[in-house]
Amino acid sequence: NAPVTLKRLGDDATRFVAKEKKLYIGGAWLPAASGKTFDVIDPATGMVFDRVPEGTAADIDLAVAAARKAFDDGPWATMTPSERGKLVWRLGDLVEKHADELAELEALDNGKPVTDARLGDVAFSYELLRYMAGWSTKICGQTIPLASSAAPYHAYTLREPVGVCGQIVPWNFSLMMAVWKVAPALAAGCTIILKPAEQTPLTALRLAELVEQAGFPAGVFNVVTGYGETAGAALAAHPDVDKVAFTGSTEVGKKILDAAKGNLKKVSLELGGKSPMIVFADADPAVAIPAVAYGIFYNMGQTCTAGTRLYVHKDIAPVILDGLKDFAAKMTVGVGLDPSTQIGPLVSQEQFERVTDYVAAGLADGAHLFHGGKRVGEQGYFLEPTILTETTPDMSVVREEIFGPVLVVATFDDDGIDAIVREANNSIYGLAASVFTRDLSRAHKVAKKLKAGTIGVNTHHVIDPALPFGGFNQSGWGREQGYEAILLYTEVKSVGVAL
Ligand code: TXE
Repeated sequence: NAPVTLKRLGDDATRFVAKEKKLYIGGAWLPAASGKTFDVIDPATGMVFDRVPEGTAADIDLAVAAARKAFDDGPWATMTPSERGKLVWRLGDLVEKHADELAELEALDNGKPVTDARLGDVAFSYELLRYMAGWSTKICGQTIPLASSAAPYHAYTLREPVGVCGQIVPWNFSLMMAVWKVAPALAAGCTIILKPAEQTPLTALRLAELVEQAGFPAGVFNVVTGYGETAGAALAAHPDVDKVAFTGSTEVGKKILDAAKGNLKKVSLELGGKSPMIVFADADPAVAIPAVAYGIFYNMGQTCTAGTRLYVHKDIAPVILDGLKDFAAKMTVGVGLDPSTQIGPLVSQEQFERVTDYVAAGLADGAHLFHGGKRVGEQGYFLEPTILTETTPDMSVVREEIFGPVLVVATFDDDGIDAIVREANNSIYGLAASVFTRDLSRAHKVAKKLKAGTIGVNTHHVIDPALPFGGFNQSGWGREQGYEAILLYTEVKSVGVAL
């Protein structure tokens, strides 16, 4: 009784799903120490289609020991930057070679449209691996002229890998979130224990096979599948881990911080968001409508940068809202593995309930259901793209991260920028924001005033391997991508040579 979705997989993905899954520790494939496994569920049907090992603290101990050994003893530690970069580049090539298979696995496991997975998640992953491979040979310190004459030193800095890194990633872009963390860490010379989300463990395990095939030394990259409260918590607290990098909810981000306190390991966090999109009266509707729709509905709204709050000037609101309704109504809702699908299921029953509870709360608070809001089909976790209008700042749908295809809309009537920017900034988050206008000067002024890590002008999701990405406020600590990511995975050492 295999779910219908499995029949849509290509041969390679089918072969991978059929394989018995193991943890990848110290270059070996092992069952969980407990011998236990847990179910992997297809969100398009709600059916179990695979099982993976349930790693716990004992497996994390083993993986940390392997990563420690690989970091301290070599051959990884003694490789030249160029040898390291070559391996990272080779991993990028392998990800590209198996792109269709990885996209299918992601579409099956997460439910997302396979076309988005191929052109978004997977393509970004190999582009990022190649971008970071290039940094391997360019990480360097500085020679620094001393400020005082107290001691006549020749002084310089060394930039060294931070060490053993625990990396905990979510389910919304499973492979891509893993690669965001893995690529700079490898380029910098760190070793890794990756803990994928329990909802979507497959692509991390497939990535481990590609790491092995690329020829990385044993222990450099380890994967432990398991639950957050057990495997994840053990990794965040482990005294022999030098840095933990986390993407997920703000609530769990705070737990990671607490867990990291024991040995004061370095922490970087990429957390939730409630990103605003501001459409001024002079915006071009032909640009703003698809960008706003894509800003919220991409990946079913399960995107940390999702433009969930729309502020639209009252003079242009009717045009924009009608356009959005039309756009949403035409989006194809279906099984992620169908190449024509634009809206797949939400990732899990739990997420479906969380999102529909928010919609119900919004309506109870007085918002107007302008479009969508209904479940699609009888199996799986499909929800129509949804637009709530007439929202006010105090509503939970405006304040809290919904993480579903739900746009909340409010209008404004002031032509100045101060009041609307204040409203847009009125959030505990600050991950992304966007502004739509044809007035260049207003665009730059608003971009400067918005409190968010990434700003789009006449576009929403701005993302590239070379562009720093991260959050203001409670959206996180640190920046991934670009050279900033290399800084996250390195330590600076100052050396003074008495002359
Ligand atoms: O996230 P969790 P969940 C937000 C979004 C969503 C909500 C809940 O609002 O509705 O979070 O999703 C691991 N110690 N985001 O519950 O729990 C867990 O196993 C260590 C936004 O799925 O934060 C998984 O690998 N690790 C976000 C990862 O943390 C722990 C993406 C993320 O899961 C742990 C995902 C613990 N105590 C959800 N508890 C974004 N910023 O993109 C859990 N984990």
